[in-house]
Amino acid sequence: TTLEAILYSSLHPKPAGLVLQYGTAGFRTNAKQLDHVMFRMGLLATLRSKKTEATIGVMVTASHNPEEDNGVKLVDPMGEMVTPTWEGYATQLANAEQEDLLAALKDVIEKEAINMSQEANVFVGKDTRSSSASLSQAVLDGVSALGGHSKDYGLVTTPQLHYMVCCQNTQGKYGEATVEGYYKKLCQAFIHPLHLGVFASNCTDDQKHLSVDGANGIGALKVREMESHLKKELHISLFNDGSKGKLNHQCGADFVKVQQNAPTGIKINPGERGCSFDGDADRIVYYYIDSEGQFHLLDGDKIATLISTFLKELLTQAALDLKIAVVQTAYANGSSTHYLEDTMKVIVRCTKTGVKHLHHAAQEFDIGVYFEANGHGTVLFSKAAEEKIQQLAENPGADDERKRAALLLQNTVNVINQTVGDAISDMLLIEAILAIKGMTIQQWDAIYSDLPNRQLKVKVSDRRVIDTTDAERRAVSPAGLQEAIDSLVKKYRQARSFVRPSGTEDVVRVYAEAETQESADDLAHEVSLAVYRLAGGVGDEPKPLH
Ligand code: G16
Repeated sequence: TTLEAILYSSLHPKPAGLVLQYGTAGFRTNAKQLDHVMFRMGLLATLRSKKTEATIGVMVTASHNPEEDNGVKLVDPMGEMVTPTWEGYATQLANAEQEDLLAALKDVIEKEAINMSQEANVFVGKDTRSSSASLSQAVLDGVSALGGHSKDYGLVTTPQLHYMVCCQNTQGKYGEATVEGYYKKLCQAFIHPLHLGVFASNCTDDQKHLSVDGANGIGALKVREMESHLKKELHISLFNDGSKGKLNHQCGADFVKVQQNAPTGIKINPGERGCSFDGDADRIVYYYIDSEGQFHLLDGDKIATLISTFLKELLTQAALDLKIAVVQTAYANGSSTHYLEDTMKVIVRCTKTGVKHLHHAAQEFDIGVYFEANGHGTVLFSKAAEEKIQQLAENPGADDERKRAALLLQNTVNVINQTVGDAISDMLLIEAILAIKGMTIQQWDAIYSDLPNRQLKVKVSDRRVIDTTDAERRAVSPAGLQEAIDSLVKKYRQARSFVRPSGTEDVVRVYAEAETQESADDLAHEVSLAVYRLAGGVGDEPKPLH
């Protein structure tokens, strides 16, 4: 069958000389360059399935990138991102010239001692990009070339595909491996607190209303599909549903977070809650506009704070001794880290960008809440934590307060997609927390105040010249860059800045925060200039923001 695979692959030839890297979340580039990559990821997923004797997932999406791009994310048996050694194999396979593909495949088979007679199963999903249909077909071709079985879920969000893989490999213990099963599980867990009578009495119809920006992508379709399961307990007004606008264009979670502005195409009254998904619905950010027209963003850091506060209160009420931690990245607003450590007294960890890193760090605790500032995150419960919660919830002798808390913890376990960050699941958890606490978005926003910040991008000829350390907070190359950043940071109060090469776009990202917006903007611009000068900037020099 290996030989067959190679023959078949002449249908999906690699352009000679093209080199791509498995980045922050898989391969990502212009869709025209990806046909051979998809076919080969079908081959690789089949090998991974044989190796793990489990179902593997392949998601065709470029998430927050522009419509013209596409990409692929590989999903491991428990629904997590594929393990780093296999990311390496993915890069080797994707870059092998046509005549070397057989040798590259054999290399993986040998190194991993794969039994080629083992059965293989691969789940495939895709986003709404116009290129996704043929690219997911290339993945399916790759699977069948190596004799694997595949199931094509068609249009699904990335976290839905992760969920399906986990359900399949846990023999249904995590849920049913269907989109319907997913809606049922999540929505029941969302509505259950209502039956317990714990939605706050001030939870009026106004409070039940939420505006959702679907980024003109898959998330919009799936919110529509889910709506009937919500039994009118959440009234969603859907904007940017893909019927007119372009995917991620002037809308979606990434646009809102980076521009610190509302998406186009949304209508929300002053004080009302809105939220934005990204192109594959694995990120979410919230916001509102106050009576003076001022925009207020509640990003991943605010979400992590809301969720961890809620869980900590429940643990106290339940008198359960479980260790809770929040995992962030260098992008986390300094105020959020201070608040979590100093006021809430929870453990905070910082990892490199990429949910795979946060997920890993969160697994070390009984309850690990992880969120990137961009809104990508979830909550992980250890097996032991889930068992303790369940025992208490089912203990007839427990007093009412403890039991109620345990039941709410149980609902949280069920509403959250523990496999990966999930905009739909996060949205339901956030909405439930606000309803239970009778909290407005303004009250949530007031938990702490963000330091003003700015994110910029710089184009350089080769972004790999930038190397970082200390969870990306310091640059070790090119020479002189970190020293330049350090001296710029010293000019401003409460300032912090770092740079890192993006793993999803061909740019260097610059982050700066400071006491005032003007300082944050100036610092971000000055650091961009340092990157431009020391790391081989291309095009025009970055211009000041003011
Ligand atoms: C992906 C990753 C995220 C990461 C983001 C930006 O998001 O899954 O963990 O924060 O890219 O990464 P970078 O700064 O390296 O470009 P998504 O939603 O685009 O898949």
